[in-house]
Amino acid sequence: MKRFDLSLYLVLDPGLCRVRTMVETARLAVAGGATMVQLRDKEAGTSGLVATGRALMDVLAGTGVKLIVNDDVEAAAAIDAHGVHVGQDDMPAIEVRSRVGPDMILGLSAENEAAVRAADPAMVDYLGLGPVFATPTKPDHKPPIGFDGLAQLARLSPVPTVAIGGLKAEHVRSLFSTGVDGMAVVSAICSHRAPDIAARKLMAMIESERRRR
Ligand code: TZP
Ligand code: MG
Repeated sequence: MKRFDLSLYLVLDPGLCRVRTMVETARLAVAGGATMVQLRDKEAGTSGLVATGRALMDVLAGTGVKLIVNDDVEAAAAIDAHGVHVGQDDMPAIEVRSRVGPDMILGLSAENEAAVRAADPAMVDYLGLGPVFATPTKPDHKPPIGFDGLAQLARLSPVPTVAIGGLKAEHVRSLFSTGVDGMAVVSAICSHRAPDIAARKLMAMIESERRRR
């Protein structure tokens, strides 16, 4: 049984980690309670991803927090990361699974009902659902699905789900009422002056929302 916690999923973007490095951002966010980290760097190339990914694995050692690498299966394997995340336009999940073996966590982005229904729980460990809102962080994002769309997709999903896209602290309550298992953020943590404080606040809200239910 793979163990991972989607509750507060930090997606690292080098364009938004300007004040400090991605590695330092992750260290602070995990100190504040982030439960999962994704390395998402479209410019780095495999060798750049491997260098950053290895430093991230060092920072996460002993924390129980999993490192997921976006898109690059080869880099994920070289880093010995805990998982890999792909989109609908990337390598198909079945092929990713055959390359990484049974033990790596495999996340897949799904933006609509057809994509959620097509997800095979024998291949995919979690779905990233969104974008919930429009966001400048990913200029080429698909149309926003809102909380209603999110609730519908979460209900249909055969695997745990994490929501993404324009999510901030003020959305925690509505977000967790949709039935998702976690909240993924880029700017809410990467662009915050203090990633540890940002993560701590988000995590406290998530936990309090869970206690209320
Ligand atoms: N996929 C869908 S929206 C998005 C990704 C990677 C970016 C989310 O960034 P932010 O800053 O949390 O809105
Ligand atoms: Mg991708």
